[in-house]
Amino acid sequence: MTSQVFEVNFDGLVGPTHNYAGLSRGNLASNNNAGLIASPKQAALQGLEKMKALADLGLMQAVLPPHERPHIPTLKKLGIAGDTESDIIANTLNTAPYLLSAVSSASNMWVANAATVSPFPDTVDGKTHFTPANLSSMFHRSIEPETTARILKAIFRGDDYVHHNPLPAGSFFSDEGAANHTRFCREYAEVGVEFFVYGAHAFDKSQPKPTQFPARQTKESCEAIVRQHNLCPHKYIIAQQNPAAIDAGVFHNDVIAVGNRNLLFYHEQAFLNTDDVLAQLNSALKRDALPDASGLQFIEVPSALISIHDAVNSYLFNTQLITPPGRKNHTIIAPAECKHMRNVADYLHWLVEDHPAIDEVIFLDLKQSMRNGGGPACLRLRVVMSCQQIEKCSANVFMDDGLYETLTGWVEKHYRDELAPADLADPELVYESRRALDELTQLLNLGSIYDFQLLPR
Ligand code: SUG
Repeated sequence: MTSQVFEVNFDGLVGPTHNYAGLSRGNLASNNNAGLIASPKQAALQGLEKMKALADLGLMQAVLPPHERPHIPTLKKLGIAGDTESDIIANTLNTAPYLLSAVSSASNMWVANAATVSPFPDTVDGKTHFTPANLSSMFHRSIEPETTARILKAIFRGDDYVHHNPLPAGSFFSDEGAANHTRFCREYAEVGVEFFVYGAHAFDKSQPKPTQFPARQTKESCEAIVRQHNLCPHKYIIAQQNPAAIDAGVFHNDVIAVGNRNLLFYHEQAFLNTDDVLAQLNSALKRDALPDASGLQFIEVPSALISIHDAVNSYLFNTQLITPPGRKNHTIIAPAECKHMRNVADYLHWLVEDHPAIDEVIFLDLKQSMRNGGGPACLRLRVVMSCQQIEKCSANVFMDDGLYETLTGWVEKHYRDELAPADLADPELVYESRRALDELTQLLNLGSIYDFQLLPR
């Protein structure tokens, strides 16, 4: 008997230092909202509500813990000393104040950037492979991979999983994980086609590339992941993002395209050489399949209806496409911002009414995350797991009413209602955050994953 196989959405829980620091060049929301007062409590509760909503639809939903912030080990590595954490924060303020927001960012909530995951049906050895993203393009994110690796190892234990090191740091192998990676398949348990999208070539500088904003994923990093995950031959495609889209604020492919099972929903200007990309995807999906198997379905959104500018502002493509149990078609999980832009709302309405692949749109309020450029799809990392793998997992991370109650109570107890940029200088934040995270590792049964739990003080 084959065991049931699910695609589990692991959502990043927003950390206690969520704030608006304008750290990500090329991410328009991050830049436009810099300096606003954030609400870490609201942000975390909005994220938990999203997880609960998907679990209530009957989907397998899980949670990934936030990282420790402010990250004192990074400050120490950069030569900032002090007898206590308070001294280190004070010395940072005196000698390198620009570091404070970078080491305090709760950006690890956007777990679509945590890692690239190739699930067991797609790999030659039949194991699920993880490569934590090095996030080399942005300093505040480049400090994430070490903790990400520990968290993934704490949850995905045993012989079913292979954990690779992040690719070498630096611009040549800059890698932003699943935000630039999609998997197509007919059933989650069947071999899929893995679709990697990069922003620029690292070695061949004569190739097209964006001119205003950084390309955060290189072709060479995609190739390295394909090699180390040992993907089934002919079952992956590597394509280039349209450089003009990056320059218009599309800093990851998941801001302009999203896929699920055999459906790709994308903007007309998402890719370079679109026809070729679609043909390659289709033939890869059909290869080795039964002769009567259907290929990919495409929903292309024309610029005449929705410009790239509107796509970036609404996050229409940072939606999640899901298939709730018992349904054949897709439901779209969209940020409420899509409801507030007339052409986008009309388009979604048309999809539900007239497109056979789309049944329903559910709008969620994720404003706290959205203001930093993080929509529904940014907040989740997809991992295909069998029933046995879920049962064997010792971490208490799978969302149900009980865990939802526990985690909302934990947020209410530990999180601030407001956090302004100036509050990052408050040394109490370090201690508050550690107390919260220490308790969280117990609630989630994760063991020690944070530097403050592992390293000598
Ligand atoms: O890396 N924003 C994140 C948003 C990541 C969105 N992820 C996906 N598209 N998958 C980033 O640019 C802003 C932090 C600040 O400015 O305070 C930030 O890091």
